[in-house]
Amino acid sequence: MGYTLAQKIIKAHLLSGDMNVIGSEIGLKIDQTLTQDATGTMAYLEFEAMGVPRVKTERSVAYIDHNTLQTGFENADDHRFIQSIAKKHGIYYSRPGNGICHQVHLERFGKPGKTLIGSDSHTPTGGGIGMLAIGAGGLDVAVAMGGGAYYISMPKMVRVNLTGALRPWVSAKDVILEVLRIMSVKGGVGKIIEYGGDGVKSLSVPERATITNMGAELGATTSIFPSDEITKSFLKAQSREEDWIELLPDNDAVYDEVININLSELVPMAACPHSPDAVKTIEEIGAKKVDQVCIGSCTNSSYLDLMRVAAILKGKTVHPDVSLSIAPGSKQVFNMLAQNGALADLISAGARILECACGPCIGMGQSPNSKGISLRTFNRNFEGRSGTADGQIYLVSPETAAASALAGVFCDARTLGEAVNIPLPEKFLINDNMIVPPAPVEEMDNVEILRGPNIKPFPTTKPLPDSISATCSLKVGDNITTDHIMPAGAKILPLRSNIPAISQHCFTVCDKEFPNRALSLGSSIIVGGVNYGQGSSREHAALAPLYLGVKAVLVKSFARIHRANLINAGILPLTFVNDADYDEISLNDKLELPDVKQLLMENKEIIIKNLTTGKEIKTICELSERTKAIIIAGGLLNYTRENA
Ligand code: MIC
Ligand code: SF4
Repeated sequence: MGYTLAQKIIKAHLLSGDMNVIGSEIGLKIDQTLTQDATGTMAYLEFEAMGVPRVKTERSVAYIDHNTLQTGFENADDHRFIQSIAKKHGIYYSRPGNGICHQVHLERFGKPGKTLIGSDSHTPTGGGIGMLAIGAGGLDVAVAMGGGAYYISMPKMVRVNLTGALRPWVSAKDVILEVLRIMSVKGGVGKIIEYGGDGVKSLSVPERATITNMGAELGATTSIFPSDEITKSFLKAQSREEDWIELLPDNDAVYDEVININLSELVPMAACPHSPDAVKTIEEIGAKKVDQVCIGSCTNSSYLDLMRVAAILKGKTVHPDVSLSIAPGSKQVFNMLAQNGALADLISAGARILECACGPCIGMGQSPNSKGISLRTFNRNFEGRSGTADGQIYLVSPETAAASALAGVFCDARTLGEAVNIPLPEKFLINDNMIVPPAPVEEMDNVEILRGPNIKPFPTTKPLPDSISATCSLKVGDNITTDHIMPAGAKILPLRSNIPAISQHCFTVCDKEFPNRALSLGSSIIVGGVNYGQGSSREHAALAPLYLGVKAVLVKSFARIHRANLINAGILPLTFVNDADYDEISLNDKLELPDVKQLLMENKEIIIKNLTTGKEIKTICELSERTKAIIIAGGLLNYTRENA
């Protein structure tokens, strides 16, 4: 029996476990890591705490791209801290202004066949170039930088068979929106999505990267495209041809699930508020009025994307009722647009040009007006994420975004007439002057770490007690995102290095009283529904509850990265044996978990006694021997120290 693409990379990097047993824990050797600044300070504090002098990976890169709006000293201090840490410990540093981590990594560092983990959920962007690229919590990235394995549950393999070719004005974004429509935001949990079939040949690397990037919204472990001649020409254009290897699945590879998509049948689509899987065609939505259009983010800010936008806007003016902002994905893209004149076309049309960074995608500016309808080429449209609580965010392709910015209403770009054909450049503009290499080994001891006053230590954790007494401090429903648990945006993001301060915002989107209630209860449990913790990799969604005294989270099902972050923080991830028992716990109920440690060690069901109602609730905590030991030690940092 042959191997799938992902299985080939897994096999070549397997350090522990049995890759033939789906769902069992496997340990992988990690070749490359990336961090961004919003998760980076914590990741580097954790790396420091592990006491490893220099990273042991082939390449580790620290990007500054999220917290670039400097309305106080905090973000700039964090940038300096990360720069000094990077210099000392052997990490390349991508300066603010150089671009969004995933876009820059694809251009300058990604290599087919290698493993990459990143402290950002959209790390699977690297799958567009044939890497096994996975989003992880900061602590897992810190461990990998220190040479430790990265652990995942062996995923199922899904093959998405692409046939045909996209018709004019239909875009890579429409492909992933179609996959989201078919699979939903939880359809990818425990799976790797592999793209194959003849249709793959018609997609360039940046287009493939749009598709793998937004595979994060499926909840998938990662997504991957083969490394073929198209990959080779991209790497050649980046002057990195030597990084290319061919990587294809075996002809007799076996997949657990197959999805067929005929690219020629796709039409322009949008994900409607407030979920990336609420997909409709632009035609179905109709000529609805548009207030704002934002083009950019790690999903759709490549040279090809922005050249198409520039071609649509050239010689026209943005509709008077629409605010259009554009953020190129990298300095390379920005510079090329500047040199070939396309930037002038964007500016002339009335676009508000932003720096190459995440910006509006994470609520760092450009929040829409009240109830404003905003069309964005981004990947997430969770409620409130834009910074406007009642903002109505639609996720669309760059083509749909540009056409709608001109029309002032949703516009199917197919009405624009003859398609624009933008070929991949033969040579991208290469200038890595904003990537700072680390200090040579002999100088690293002289590098001083620059720590600002906003950087507070990692919260301390305690080993798991024999029994837990706690109160239900919050009860929430299905599909809770990490943006609910730990909101972002321009006001809260600067507190990422200060857990006590950021904790005051934990879950306030759902319940303003939660932080104070949890703190005053001292020991509490959160109850939730299915797909709890979907979305980002931010470990703050575990560290803030930890700081507030949350001992366990009891839900119907978890999203992958968030569950791993809870375990790393020493918080018990429990699931209901019977989902109907969700109704047996209410806010403020007094709960008891007698002999929890013993039951956990024996892999037995954990019974929660609801002292308020007298009911008993059966739960399970499925853990490997390793994750069990982490929970018992009170988190991954304690565990790593104990096992060092
Ligand atoms: C996101 O898109 O939600 C983020 C902001 O990039 C996060 C990381 C973070 O919260 O810092 C992610 O995707 O992991
Ligand atoms: Fe940045 Fe948005 Fe991409 Fe997250 S999804 S990395 S915030 S651009």
